[in-house]
Amino acid sequence: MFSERLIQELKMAQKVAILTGAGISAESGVPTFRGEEGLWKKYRPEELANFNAFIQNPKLVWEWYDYRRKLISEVMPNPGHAALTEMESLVPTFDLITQNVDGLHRKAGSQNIIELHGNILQSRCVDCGVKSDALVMSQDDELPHCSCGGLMRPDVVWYGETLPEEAIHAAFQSARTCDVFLSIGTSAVVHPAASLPIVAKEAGALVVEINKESTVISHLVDESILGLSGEILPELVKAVWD
Ligand code: BV8
Ligand code: ZN
Repeated sequence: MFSERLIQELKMAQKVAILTGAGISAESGVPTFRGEEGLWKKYRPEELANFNAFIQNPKLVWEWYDYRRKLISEVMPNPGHAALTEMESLVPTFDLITQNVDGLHRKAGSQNIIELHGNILQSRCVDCGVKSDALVMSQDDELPHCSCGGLMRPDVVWYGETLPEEAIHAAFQSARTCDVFLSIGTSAVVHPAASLPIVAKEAGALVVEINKESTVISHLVDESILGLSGEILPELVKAVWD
């Protein structure tokens, strides 16, 4: 299933960078964004995952995030997450860059995680920015507020919002300096995250995509492995390091 080049390059790699998207959590039961069962199907991004929508209808947006947070609290990492945790212990420098906000890489024991789009289990104040653990709507549907009186919002990056400066800087630094870049479970349509595999390729890394279906970058990467990350990643770790 794996090319000799990928096996050798991973064996010798001093630095591996990983980009994950919603696909890696799909086998845990977390719906992806753009798949047939995708979360966006019920709602359109412009309706919910942007600041104006939140200000216009905070209750709807909070209900959607509470629904997703509840769903995420009931799921466990899958063998794909676990394989990345194991890979991290086998590679000198291992940067796990994720677009996911579900916290499953942390739950799986990964250490060095760069969360590009925030963390759905955290909230932050619209006014003073203070962060707090996830809040749910109080029983009487009162919207969660900060002690300063500001409205709390999910601590995620919405469309049109800039990504956390430190995270995006670290992610591009990693893409530019890694020996091997794996793009896993992402449709590679959301920028700036989607440009990371291209930056890695231009910098001379071996870039390999592991995805259930081909994507807009499949023709740009060195190798595109089609299949489920929960099956492929444990096999890859075995093929390289056993
Ligand atoms: C910014 C957090 C500007 C919230 C998310 C036109 C062209 C280019 C760019 C733009 C444009 N118009 C607007 C933009 C910018 C926009 C963007 O890229 N839009 C896209 C849609 C065109 N980007 C932004 O707005 C970003 N900010 O650019 O700021 C700016 C600049 C300067 C100053 C001020 C402002 C912010 C983007 C972040 C948005 N937030 N999420 C939340 O989650 O509620 S994005 C959302 O999409 C998630 O984070 C998700 O991770 C991300 C990407 O989706 P994927 O993870 O790839 O998931 P998807 O379902 O799409 O794909 C899953 C894949 O897995 C599929 O391919 C499937 O086949 C595969 N799969 C499924 N199962 C498996 C599997 N693979 C393997 N195994 C399996 N089992
Ligand atoms: Zn506040």
